[in-house]
Parts: sequence; structure tokens; C-alpha cells
Amino acid sequence: MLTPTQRRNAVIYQVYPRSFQDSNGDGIGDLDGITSRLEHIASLGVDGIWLSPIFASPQADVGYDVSDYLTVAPEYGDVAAADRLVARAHELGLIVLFDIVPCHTSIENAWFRDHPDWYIIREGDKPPNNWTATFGGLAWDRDPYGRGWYCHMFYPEQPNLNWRNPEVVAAMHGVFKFWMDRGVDGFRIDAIDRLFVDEQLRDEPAADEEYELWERPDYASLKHIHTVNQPEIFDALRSLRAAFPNAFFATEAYVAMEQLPAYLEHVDLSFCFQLLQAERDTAKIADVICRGSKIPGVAWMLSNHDFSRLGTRWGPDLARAAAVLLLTIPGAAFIYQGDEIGQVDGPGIEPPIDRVGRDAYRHPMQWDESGGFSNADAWLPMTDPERCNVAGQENATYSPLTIYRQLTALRRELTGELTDVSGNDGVLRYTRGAISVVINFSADAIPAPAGEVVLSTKQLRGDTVPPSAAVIVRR
Ligand code: TEU
Ligand code: CA
Repeated sequence: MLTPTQRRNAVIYQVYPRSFQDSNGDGIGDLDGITSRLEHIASLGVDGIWLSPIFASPQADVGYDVSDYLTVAPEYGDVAAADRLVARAHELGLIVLFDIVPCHTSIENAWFRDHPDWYIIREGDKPPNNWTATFGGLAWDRDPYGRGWYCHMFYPEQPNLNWRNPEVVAAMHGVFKFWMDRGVDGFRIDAIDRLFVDEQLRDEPAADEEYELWERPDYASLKHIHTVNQPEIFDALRSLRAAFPNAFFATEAYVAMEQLPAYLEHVDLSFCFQLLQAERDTAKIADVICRGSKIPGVAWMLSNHDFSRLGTRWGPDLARAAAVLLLTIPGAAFIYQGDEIGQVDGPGIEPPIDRVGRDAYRHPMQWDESGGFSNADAWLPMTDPERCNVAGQENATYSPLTIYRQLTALRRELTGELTDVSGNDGVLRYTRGAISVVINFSADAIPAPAGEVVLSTKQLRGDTVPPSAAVIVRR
């Protein structure tokens, strides 16, 4: 258990269950596999894990389409395997967050067949309005049971639930309760910003400016005033918090930064996607961390299963420097599995599993030179285990793995606000108490800051910080 204050400063490791460790030779990661690798996660010095969805699912969106929230997907194990995982994590001092998808179910969930009033379904010859789905196309499809049109904010296989129906609220609270009773510490709550859509189903206007966060073209063509950030979301979160006062809640709201505080009134953490999307623009990063670190409950991340990996976007040297950024600024931090060894995007697979192209970010974890993920062909091929793997980085100076461990240890002495932030000329600088950080994104060596060096991501040359390196000093 972490106190509410500790939660807001937590470091959480994201496990993508299908790609972490296969224990039974079917090429698919599973819960017993994760349990067998928990010591690696504990060795990173993190506070806990978030498991992407493990529930029964036809896997149209790799688990984000849940057909039964109270059953574990058979290829991942069963409820007893989930219990073993949670128990072992707790022994190792790790908290466990499951991933709950409250906004939609799988189209194969029995709820969809049996309870049309739990969903957003309208009769008619044509779709009720112009809404677009996040992954492209119209947000409406013909109901397979002949009841008209159903709304889906994501894939057509993911019909939106109707949270205005109290039966839906009760059913979903039952899901939270089921897993809390089994010892889970809390939840990452998926796509909470789409929990409600306008009751009158009014059309959305054309977008008049580019949104603060990246969107797929179709979806970006409209201004989402009736399908995102609806006020009822906050009532739902208030009642969820009241029902589970001790749960650790981290929400995924893909929203403008100024909208995060409304979510954070009710939950411990909410992701800030702006840091990831600032890419290597130091002025942008400086602006994002200044504004974001003033939001209590901000959760930083630089990779997850939806975006190209840090190691690919920033390259091997800056990816190590990025770890310094992620773990030294005020706020919670999430590390996506594989980032601690600098894993890069994989080649994907033909035909693709994910129709919008996210396979490359989801390739298996690389444990040793031969992979170590599975003794069968993996569901997505290994990327480059001979180059990049956990075993090869143990105890190696300047390896990503070593740097992540140093940072989580150092983090204990980091307190206080961010001061003296600047991001000019490709160099990011900031201070927290007695600790100053310099990250050199430029192609030139720069003078090292004054003070005792506590960590650097490359060997310093004299009094200079080499290109694509970070240094932390104690003044
Ligand atoms: O993603 C929600 C979501 O839409 C954004 O975070 C997304 O990255 C952004 O809109 C850019 O397209 C969550 C899950 O993380 C994702 O894997 C699922 O596919 C999605 O919900 C649907 O459950
Ligand atoms: Ca398996």
C-alpha cells in the first residue's frame, strides 16, 4: 500500500502481458510468465506494476475489448494465476494495478447481446450524427442484432457503454470490487475522457485549430465537444472514488493539460501525453515540465503500447538521457517494459494484428541474447535480442538498465519544486533542491554544471557534457 502522497510520486512499470514472458511455450506471454519475472521489475527500484488488460477478450484490440471482466483470458491463465501474481508482487514490495476498460466492452461481451440499454444504440436508416471514431471512420455501425446503430469511440468491435444507465455503473463497480477483493491495489482506467457522449447526440463542428495532442486525420477533422471531457465523467469518478476510497486510480485522459486537474480531483494520477509529444524540442519540453509539474497527480511517460518507443524516437544515447528526465522531474513516472534496456520498435508482422499500426511498439521483452521470451515462435517476432537484452546490461556502466536503477535510487532524495528551467539551444536544464540536471540534446559538447557529479549517462570529457548525454550534479 502506498499513501496518497507516495502515489503521486510513484514509479510504475507497465507490463504488456502478451509480450512479457511466455511460461508454457505457446509464444504468448502469460501471467505465470510475468510472476516468474517480477524480481527483474523489483530490481529496478519501482513501486509497482500496471498490467495492460488481462481479461477474457477476442483480442480485436489486444485486450482493450473485454468480453468478460471477471475472467482472465485463457491464454494468459486464470483467476488463480492472477492471485499468484498479486501475492508474489506484494512479497517483493510491488503494488499491482490492473487495467480496466470502462468506456466500452467487446462486441462479443454478453452484455451487448442481452442489455441493449447498457449501450448507445439508436434506430434509424442512417447513422444518428457525424461523430468519428478515434481509429478512423464513423463512430456508428449497424447493430449485428438488428437494433439500429451502435456508437463506438474506438474500433467497431468496441461498442460504447451507456454510463447514464445505473445498471452499467453497478456492473462496472462490481468489476472493480471483484478485483479489489482479490488484493489488487488499484487500476489504470482506460480512455476515461470518452466515458460519456452527449445525450442529445448533437453533431460535432469541424475542427477550427489543431488539437494540442496528436490525432489520426479522420478523427482530427472534428472538434470533440460532445464526445470527450463531458461533465458527467466527473460525477462518475466521484462516485467511483466514494465506493473505493483506498484504491490507487490512474486515469488515462488524452486531453489538454489544463483539463487534467478536473480528473485529478478524484483520482491519484492522470497521464500527461504532452511530454512524449514534445519529442526532442527542448523549449517545448521545458514548457511542458514547468506547467505539468505544478499539477499534483501528473503522471509522466515517454513510451507506452500506443506510441513508437522512446529508443526509436530518441535514439540510443538520448533514450538514456530521457530516463534522467522522466525520473527527476516532480510527479509520478511510468516506464514501459523494455524501455529500461533501450528496446526499439520491432518490424511488426504481416498481416498486421493491430489495424491502426501499433504492432511495432508491442514486440516481446528481450531477456537474453536468444530472446528468452518463449521457446516457441513469439506472437510478434523478437526484434533484436542479440543487440539489446536484460542479461547483457546487468552491471554494465552506462547501460540503460544501470541508469534506470541509479535513478530510482537517487529519486528518494529528490524533493521540492522544479526551478531554473530552461530549454534554449538544444540544452535542457533544471534544478530541484540541491540537485541540478543538464541534458544536452545538441551535437556539441557543453560546459558541465558546477558541483559533484552524481550520475551521467556517458563518460564526461573533462569539464564538458558530451552530445546526447545527461548529467546530474549535487551543488
Ligand atoms: O487508448 C486511448 C486513446 O485513444 C489514446 O490514448 C490514444 O493513444 C490517442 O487517442 C491517440 O490515438 C486506450 C488504450 O491505451 C489503447 O491501447 C486502446 O486501443 C484504446 O484505449 C481503446 O480501448
Ligand atoms: Ca503462454
